[in-house]
Amino acid sequence: MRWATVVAIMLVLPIFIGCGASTGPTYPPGNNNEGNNPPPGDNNPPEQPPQQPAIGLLQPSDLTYLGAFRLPDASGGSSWEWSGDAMTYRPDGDADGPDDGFPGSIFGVGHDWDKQVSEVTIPAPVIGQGKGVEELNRAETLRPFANVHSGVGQLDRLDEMVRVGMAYLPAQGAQTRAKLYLCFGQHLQGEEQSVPSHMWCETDLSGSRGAWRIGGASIYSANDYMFDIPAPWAAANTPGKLLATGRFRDGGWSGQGPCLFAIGPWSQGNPPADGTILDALPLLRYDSTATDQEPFATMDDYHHADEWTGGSWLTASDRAAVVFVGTKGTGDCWYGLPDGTVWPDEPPYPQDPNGDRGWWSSGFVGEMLFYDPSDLAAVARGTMQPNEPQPYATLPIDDQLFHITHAQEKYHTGACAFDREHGILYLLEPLADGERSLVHAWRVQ
Ligand SMILES: [Ca+2]
Repeated sequence: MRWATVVAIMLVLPIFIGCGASTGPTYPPGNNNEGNNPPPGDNNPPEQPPQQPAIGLLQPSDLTYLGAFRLPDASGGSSWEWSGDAMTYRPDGDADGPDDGFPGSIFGVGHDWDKQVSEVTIPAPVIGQGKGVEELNRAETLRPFANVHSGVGQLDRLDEMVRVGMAYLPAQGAQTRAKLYLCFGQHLQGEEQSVPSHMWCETDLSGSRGAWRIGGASIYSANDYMFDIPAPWAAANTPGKLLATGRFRDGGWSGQGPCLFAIGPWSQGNPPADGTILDALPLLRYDSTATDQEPFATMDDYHHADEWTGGSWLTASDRAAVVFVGTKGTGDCWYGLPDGTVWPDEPPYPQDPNGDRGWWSSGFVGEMLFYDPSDLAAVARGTMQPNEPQPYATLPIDDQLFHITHAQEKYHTGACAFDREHGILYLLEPLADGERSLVHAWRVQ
């Protein structure tokens, strides 16, 4: 094992934006006198550059905290205890629910040992006095926990710290019904666990199909979060690929910052055959400590102890942002034990009675990272490298979370999901209601 001082090395590659040569007549600067009219016989006005629709950036101040709600009791084959790894929003879910401003339903992944999927209602979030959960509403189970991945491809080989991502999309291509897309990985994926990672199932949690591999992606960079790409952006930049999938794996194995690829599994079969390699377009991929050479291009202020657990492509009227949620390491970063013990390269090794060996930072902050969709568009078009985009803003969220107990707490967050029509971002906070997760909500406008 080695200890790395984390130094963010920025490769600043200038991007030259061409100034289109004017094909119209040239006027002397600052002179609009009639005496400088174009020569007789030229009645064409100067050509205007095409107007690009102005897409602004959502700022952290555009998010307003709405409160939280609790999750229901155990159901089917699992529970919401030790949960939070994946969630997605279903616009037409809970059609008989009350008209309370929070329509639709949420699919989430339950206990980490089972990784089963359940669908729940969305009660109105509440901001209580203090951080007591008793004042909060509780969701109800619409569909009990079910194992949707067992028997799909070789996904049963995954059993150590399994990671899951999940996204809902309406019917695409030749599909006749909406689908749930899922991806699976695990903390250490040796040859035996380097299995095709992606699948889909019906919204009633039947009809699982898969599994498929993400083309050109490390197994560590594609299988922990998934979310939908807004259709107009996808049409312009990633035609046929409406699904974003990625992962951040600590230690920089996935790339030193969050990873993101655009995919469209329905374009390669209905369903694609088991083992299909899905065509994937990188949108964000920093240099990996596992596969790239130094000097590394990393996310600004990167720590090997960071954890990015979820993402959503936020939109509100004419503004947008690609947001990742997670836990950012602050101060110093080292490989070893939380008390600052650096793991030596050779014996004698220190005692580790609690199994804490791993990447640590002096402190951890729950936050959202904001990326500019036009940067990801430039990556998709090849005018920017996948390791170049940087967050333009961050939103600290620990003040809203319920379960921050000490400075070195990891995993402040779980997965997130976005109700695009009503502009509501949902976030799972693990272990915030006893051993269950809580769901937090922000208005995006
Ligand atoms: Ca996940």
